Amino acid sequence: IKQYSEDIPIQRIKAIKNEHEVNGMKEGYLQDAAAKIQFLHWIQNEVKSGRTVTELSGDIKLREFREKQPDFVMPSFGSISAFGPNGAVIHYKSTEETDVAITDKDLYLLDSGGQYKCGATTDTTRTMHFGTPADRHKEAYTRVLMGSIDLSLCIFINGTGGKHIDALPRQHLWNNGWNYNHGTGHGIGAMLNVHEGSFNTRTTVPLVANVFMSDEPGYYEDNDYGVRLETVVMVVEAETKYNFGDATFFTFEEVSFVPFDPKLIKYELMSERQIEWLNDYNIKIREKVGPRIKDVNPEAYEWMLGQTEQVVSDSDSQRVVYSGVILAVQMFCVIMMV
Ligand SMILES: [Mn+2]
Repeated sequence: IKQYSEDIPIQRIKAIKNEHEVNGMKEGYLQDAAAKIQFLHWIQNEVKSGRTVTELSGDIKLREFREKQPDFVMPSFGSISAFGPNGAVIHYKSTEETDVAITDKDLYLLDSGGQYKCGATTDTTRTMHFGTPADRHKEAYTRVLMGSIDLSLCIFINGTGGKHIDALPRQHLWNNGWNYNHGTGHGIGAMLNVHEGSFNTRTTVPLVANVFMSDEPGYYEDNDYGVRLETVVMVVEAETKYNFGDATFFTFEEVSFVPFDPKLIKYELMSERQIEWLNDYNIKIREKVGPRIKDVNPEAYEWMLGQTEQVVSDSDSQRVVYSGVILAVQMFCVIMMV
């Protein structure tokens, strides 16, 4: 069936979630995050231990973690489990012919989701490196992350459509003469279609509260690597200092809570505001998803804590990650001074 219009009235009504759908979506994304964090911890361990994991065998293991979640029903689409050059193929689907082993030498891109009977369709993408990433990997990753954050942070007046704000996630790539050949955001169903119409970054249909959209910029170098970071967000009313002409202002609230890879972030490229966003996001992951994995998988919980440490600026404005060790040494110095 060919759909001739991106925007159909009934589809628009469907895409604006009611209170029960909003709650179901949020719950499903937390279950999905719990599964994905355990999977990412698992795959990193497998690769570091020298055991063989491939794009396809990894995806089977991911499903096992999802099946342990109370409301999981089935995958919401065929996972894009892509290592190295395969990550540059935007709609890649691993097959027995293309399947490769995942190693610590290149980027691993995982775009996947599930259907959850609490009423959620999930779709989240993270890109990881299990060894020492090259500078080009880090620069691409950081610029994609900066764009994703800027979209999530943006405040817009009612009447604004996704297309009007699509430059925000692209600007840090454009500044480098880069781009990505896919949309930034698509609508998403509540235990329905993973791609839902009317609201997305290709149309000017005004975004309104309770619309769910993906925030998924990327960057791809053919035959080399791909980076995509996809966080599903929900449109919410923004709190602003003033209220010009009684207009309503909106912003986004994150719904996917899966850690970014700190190893791939060049903090020196990021603004204070972007770092603040990342710190807030990391706290939310710990608070919202932490309790769901702490007892069932303490090792994955510890790994998640390591991926979500707070980043601060030191006196030379070099961003450093506050590890427990640095904190302990500083506390010791403070105690000695007293
Ligand atoms: Mn998506």
